Amino acid sequence: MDKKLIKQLADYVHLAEKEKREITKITGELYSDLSIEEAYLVQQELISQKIAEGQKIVGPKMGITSEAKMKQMNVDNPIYGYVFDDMIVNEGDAITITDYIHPKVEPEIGFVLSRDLQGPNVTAFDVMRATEYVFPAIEIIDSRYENFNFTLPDVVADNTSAAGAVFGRSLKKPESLELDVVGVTLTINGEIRSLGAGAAVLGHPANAIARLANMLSEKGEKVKAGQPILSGGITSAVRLEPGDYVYAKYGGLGEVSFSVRS
Ligand code: OOG
Ligand code: MG
Repeated sequence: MDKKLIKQLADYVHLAEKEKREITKITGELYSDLSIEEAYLVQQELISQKIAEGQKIVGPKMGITSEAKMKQMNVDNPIYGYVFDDMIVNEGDAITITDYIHPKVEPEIGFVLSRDLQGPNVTAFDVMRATEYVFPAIEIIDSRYENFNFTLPDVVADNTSAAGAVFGRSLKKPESLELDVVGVTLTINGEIRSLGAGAAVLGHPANAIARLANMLSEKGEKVKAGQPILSGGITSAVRLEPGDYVYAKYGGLGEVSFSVRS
């Protein structure tokens, strides 16, 4: 895959994100042979473009780490992308629906490490030892593809649908909780729309962070201390509508909320 094609595909998804416009998936017409490895090259180019435009990486995110997400999106392997500073929504704030294409929300457990984790062979045990805090989060995803219709390479190239993140303020020491049996409910306008437990994420959310460290090590990269990291949606994602009040409540890990204006 030559540099020109990588740039062309990164431009394609980047422009759609900027213009808040749906596009046909890359594998649909532009380049049907896109492999996962090539998709990460496109993602890398997209991320370089964002950094060149002044955006800053907040932290990495894992995606497709639960069966609920695999089933909903019809893809079957964990992937990673990056949350940027302009995507952060403060707890309690309101987002404007027209800043997005067709946003959805999903509850996730966040991690902050006190030291870097360098793969390969990082385990959940290593992650627990290196974790300074865990925190409640809601990810806002907004695939640039029509109807969230994509293959795994498509969604990797699109920075794993990253569009927003709300981090709750209740930081907890990981040893104070049993993260696999931490339950979560996602309530919108007083109605529970999805629910699950930490174990939905690869058996234990620390497994998702270990997987991230091991995937990054293939590129000579590591998971860095101090960055908030999203471990992946626990439940299927729920579409947002103007006027929504979104509230995620976790057993022992606090809560996080925001609202949606038209
Ligand atoms: C892809 C993003 C997946 C997660 O937590 O599973 C993701 C999508 O569903 O559009 O962030
Ligand atoms: Mg997610």
